[in-house]
Amino acid sequence: MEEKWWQRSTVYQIYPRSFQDSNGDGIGDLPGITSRLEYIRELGADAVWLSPIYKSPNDDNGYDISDYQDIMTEFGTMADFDAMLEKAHSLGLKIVMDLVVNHSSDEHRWFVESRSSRDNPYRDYYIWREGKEDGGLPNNWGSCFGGSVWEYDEKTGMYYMHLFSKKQPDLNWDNPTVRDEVFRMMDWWLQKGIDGFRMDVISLISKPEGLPDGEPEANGYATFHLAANGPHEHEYLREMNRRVLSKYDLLTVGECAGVTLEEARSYANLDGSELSMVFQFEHMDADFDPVLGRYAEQHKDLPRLKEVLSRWQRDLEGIAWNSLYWDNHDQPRVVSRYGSEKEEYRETSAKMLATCLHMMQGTPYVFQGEELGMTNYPWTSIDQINDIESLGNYRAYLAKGLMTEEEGIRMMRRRSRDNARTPMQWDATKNAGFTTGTPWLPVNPNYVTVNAAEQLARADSVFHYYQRLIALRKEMDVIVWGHYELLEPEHPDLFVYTRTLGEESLLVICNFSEEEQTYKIPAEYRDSEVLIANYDTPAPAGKLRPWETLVLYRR
Ligand code: ISL
Ligand code: CA
Repeated sequence: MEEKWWQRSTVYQIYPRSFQDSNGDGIGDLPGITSRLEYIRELGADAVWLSPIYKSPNDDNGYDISDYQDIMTEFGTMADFDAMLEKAHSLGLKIVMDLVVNHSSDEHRWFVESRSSRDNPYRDYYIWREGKEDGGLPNNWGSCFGGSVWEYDEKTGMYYMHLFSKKQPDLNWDNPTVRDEVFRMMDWWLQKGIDGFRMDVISLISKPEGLPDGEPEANGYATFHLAANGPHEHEYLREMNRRVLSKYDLLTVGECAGVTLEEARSYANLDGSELSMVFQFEHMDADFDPVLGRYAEQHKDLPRLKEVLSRWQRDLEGIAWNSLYWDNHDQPRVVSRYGSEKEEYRETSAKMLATCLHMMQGTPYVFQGEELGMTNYPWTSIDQINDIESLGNYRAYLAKGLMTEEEGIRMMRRRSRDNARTPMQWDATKNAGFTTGTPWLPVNPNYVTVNAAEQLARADSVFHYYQRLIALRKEMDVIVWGHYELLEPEHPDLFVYTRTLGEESLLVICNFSEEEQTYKIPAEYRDSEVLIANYDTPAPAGKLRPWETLVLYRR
């Protein structure tokens, strides 16, 4: 099969609000991004995924769009966008836009029309239902952000569905006019010259027939994931592909909440009939409490994590394409999650985690600041939190007596999406060089030592380590195409795997712990070249040091 450009690429994700402010209002913006594109080029990434920059009332920081063909006021103008795109292309960087079309903002003119009367031509653009006979809600699904997915609208006496906030009404994809509108809008952006789409919760667009009730969870509601992989999902994506995507050479990645491996083989099939790849969530759930889920003490369970990642490596090989990620704007920082925040180990563990992911098959995604080993924020009060998901669930859990305030804050430190959204740490000057004003979210106090300027100036920094990993993928076919095999599946602290392509092979060894581990390198790799490692002296025979990683290459 002919190689696609995105199969050897690394994507850098920007959360525009937190990347670089250019005018001192404390909010990142498009001119700010433009001014930092060289930095991304320096890292070696091939493409940038921009979280939403469209017109939005910012109930969910741009994931609630009120005009798909305009720019968010705080971020700048369409002229700023065009300048950014041109600069990116001149540097050889592709631009992948976030596409949020499972829902719009309630301030989008479609919804304003839709809610105005039962027989408005836009009524059927959204999902309206009557309450149950007994006066109950249309069904028992719970929103991702806490509470029901149904909001009663006085004006017409019916409920509309919102899988996310009530300011994010779900679009009705079963209506062909909605699909026409969305496809036309996508084409408009593609005509501008953008290089792909990251499709927000695209797995949720086809709702199941009859919207049946589900099994309630601890919070009293059935999961909104009941809407995942619905009956017309693949039909709609194939239609989108046929009518829009197939006309261009794009990177498309579907964020697929609730996706199974079986489904992914269809979404991300190498035949190109739907999308290039998907973001799956199984490995993100691997540290969740088996009963209480994500808002409970985290359980590091390395055998489980290895099982999930290895299954995706194995079962998509030759059939579909993986995306590889630890961090994004919805996840706590991976160093705080699976590595160490301790100063003596932070960088070592960040490099280990990077190696573990970047030596796998798929397209790696680096979220802003991950390449510096940025960590979670030490939140001390709920008043510091901005994220609608954190606030919604915090309130819902407290109201139900499922946790105390103190536990709630502890949970924020571990899990809040705002951990990823604190401003990018550029240098050691005030506000980490992010803004001259007051940042919209606090800057992590560790910016004085953890920042890009310091790391760019130091050869053994996390930044330069990522740079080497990204360059290796460019040079080595075995990283792109090698067959994956997991070794030591049951080991509680070591993640070891091989990649093999013809005569070439890699042995990837990762110590996911602060303890020294005993490990005997298999005989056939004893004299192999060290491709990359996070310690600059060889490990003592038969041992691995805290958070140590090394990749051995043999041919
Ligand atoms: O997985 C989550 C948190 O751990 C969810 O909150 C996750 O955000 C959700 O599955 C889908 O995320 C996407 O759609 C949301 C938006 O808030 C997220 O930022 C986005 O990535 C609604 O548009
Ligand atoms: Ca600004």
